[in-house]
Amino acid sequence: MRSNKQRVRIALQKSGRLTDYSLSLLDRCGIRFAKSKDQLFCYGENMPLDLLLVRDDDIPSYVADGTCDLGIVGQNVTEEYRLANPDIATAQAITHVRSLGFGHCRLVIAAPDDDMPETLEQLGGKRIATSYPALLADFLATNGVDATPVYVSGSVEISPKLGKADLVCDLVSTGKTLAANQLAEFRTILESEATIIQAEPASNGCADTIQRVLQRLDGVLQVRESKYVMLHAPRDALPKITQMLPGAESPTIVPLDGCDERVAVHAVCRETVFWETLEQLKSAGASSLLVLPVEKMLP
Ligand code: PRT
Ligand code: ZN
Repeated sequence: MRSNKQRVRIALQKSGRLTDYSLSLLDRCGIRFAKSKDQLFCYGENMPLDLLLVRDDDIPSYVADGTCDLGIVGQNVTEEYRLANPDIATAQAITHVRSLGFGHCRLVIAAPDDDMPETLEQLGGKRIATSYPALLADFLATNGVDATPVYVSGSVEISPKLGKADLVCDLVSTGKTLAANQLAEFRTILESEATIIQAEPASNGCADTIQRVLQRLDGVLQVRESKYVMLHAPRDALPKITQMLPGAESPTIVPLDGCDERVAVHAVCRETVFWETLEQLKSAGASSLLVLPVEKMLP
């Protein structure tokens, strides 16, 4: 446990697939950091919030034991930690507080192209190489399959060729690695993306800063798809036109100088605005259509 509880500490992956996305997300939240000499610790310059840069596998335990207050990590890593540490009471208290929309992948069981099982029962007696033994064991137990997880820390996909296992259970995003090793997906056991995790309850004196960070994050995550739409519309077509604006809540209606029949409509659309939507709006009588990016939003 730390003594300096006024500053919030976030654990991030030091160097890997999630690092750039995580740093850029915090940057878009307006949080500036100064790196320490060892590059493991970054001091928050404009908020009482610091970063600890570590291996992704260590992030759930740092959050669970209070070394860090928040962590950005793949669900695959958090779920593996939870299942592998059922006796650690604090591990139960890690909660996913926000899904972050990057780091998408799935944990799949894959088999050699020329030896693809047809049913789960056919996995009985097989050895399955994986870096996620707890998630795999949980899946096998839930489905009553008597196969053996074989732990390997990396290059899981070559295990069948090396004779170390019959199948693999590994993360997949594009599927290219499996294909290059003459493997194909058999079953998905977990869909994953990067999330923010937090230990419950929040540590003393940190709740306000955590709340501020999460509120800024919500703003950043919301504006990703959001657009500010402006258009002119005939007054009598307003009900139809406002209905056509994707994901818009209560548009602002502004009178147009010297023109009683037409009004200006301003709305924040929280879903993608496609060209087709603009064409449909135009057919419904809209003109002077403008779609602008939204940079920041505070709900
Ligand atoms: O050093 P450290 O322990 O921090 O990093 P790491 O090597 O354990 O993790 P890293 O950086 O590879 O991945 C971090 C996180 O990114 C993972 O925990 C996942 O949540 C997420 N992620 C998203 C992925 C992938 N996509 C992914 N494709 N993690 C790994 N892969 C690997 C997979 O293991 C396989 O080897 O990429 C290969 C498959 O990719 P495709 O595109 O060929 O299917
Ligand atoms: Zn790792």
